[in-house]
Amino acid sequence: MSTRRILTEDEIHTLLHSGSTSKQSHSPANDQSPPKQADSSGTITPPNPDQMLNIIQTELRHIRQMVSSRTNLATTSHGSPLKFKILERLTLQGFQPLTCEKLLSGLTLASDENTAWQQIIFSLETQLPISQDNILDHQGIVALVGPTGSGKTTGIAKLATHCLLRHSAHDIGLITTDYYSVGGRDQLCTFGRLLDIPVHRVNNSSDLEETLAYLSNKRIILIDTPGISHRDPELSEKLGFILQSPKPIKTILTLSATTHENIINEIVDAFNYTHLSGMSITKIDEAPFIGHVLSACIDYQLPLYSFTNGQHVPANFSIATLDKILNLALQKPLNFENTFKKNAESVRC
Ligand SMILES: Nc1nc2c(ncn2[C@@H]2O[C@H](COP(=O)(O)OP(=O)(O)OP(=O)(O)O)[C@@H](O)[C@H]2O)c(=O)[nH]1
Ligand SMILES: [Mg+2]
Repeated sequence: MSTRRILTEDEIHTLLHSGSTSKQSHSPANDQSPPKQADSSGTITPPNPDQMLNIIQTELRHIRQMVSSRTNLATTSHGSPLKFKILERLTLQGFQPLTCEKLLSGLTLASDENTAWQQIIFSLETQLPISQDNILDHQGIVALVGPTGSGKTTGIAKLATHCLLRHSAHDIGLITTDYYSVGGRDQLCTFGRLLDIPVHRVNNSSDLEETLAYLSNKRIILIDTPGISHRDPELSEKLGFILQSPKPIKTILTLSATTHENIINEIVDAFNYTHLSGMSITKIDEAPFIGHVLSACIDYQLPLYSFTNGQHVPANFSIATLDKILNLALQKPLNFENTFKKNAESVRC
């Protein structure tokens, strides 16, 4: 479990003038060199044009963030102890420099910290996009995409169970496209059996087209996708069926709140290949803060659909509302221990 201590004023000065947090050690997560893939003979193949574009976009974003935090944020906060305090609180909640800058820019003259903090909450309320489309009432096709182990299959099971509380089993279609892991398919099929909803296994674009035609009388069709590393050179190939589908598919990025802040933008850039409609945050119960994932929602203007805070199906699932998510975002470090203990006691699947 990682925890964050409160930064001192000097450290905040350093942060403002270095343009980043102190996590700049060279690690695989920070390594921005183009991904390479070795074939069975061990030969390294260079990245394809799609990947190169992703890498360039990510680099540009990082440069933008760096320049931004070195100039604008420093200028905005310079000489104002109150702004330092606010920046300190936002940083403690995981909010990223670019987002802090946006939020601080909404700060007008305030005499005390409480008034200033209320202004920041107001800025968050206006800048954080929350989906107006309740996914449980959505009519159409929804796919959860995201990195390996981010909670897609469990998320589909949670969604299906909550849909079942509003509609009948006949209204819901379930599809698994996870043809890479045997366990992944079986996992959804088990949930399907429990819910009495057949799970259709799809291997390629033409399978998907046929299955979607077969399920055309369903109100909502939920598609589970394979877990793919955001650095997988074949990501676009593996998720290509989404863009090739004859019917529109709403893709929601399933992102764990435990994801390292340095790679979130890279993940969003990679999965944006599927034209993301929004985001669902998972594993909030395991993370010390969620400001870093909310920063991505703000920076990419990706509406938040839902969040999960435990393994229990269907209990640990919520449709995102501003109140709920801000409460979690701003209270997280205080409530983390209790939430974790409570979830550890609940039934696991
Ligand atoms: N603590 C916690 N665990 C979760 C949450 N959501 C899912 N998990 C667990 O995370 C693990 C992975 O979840 P899956 O739903 O299999 O993730 P996935 O994205 O489908 O994984 P792949 O298909 O392998 O990419 C499982 O043990 C889940 O029970 C959550 O909100 N909190
Ligand atoms: Mg899965």
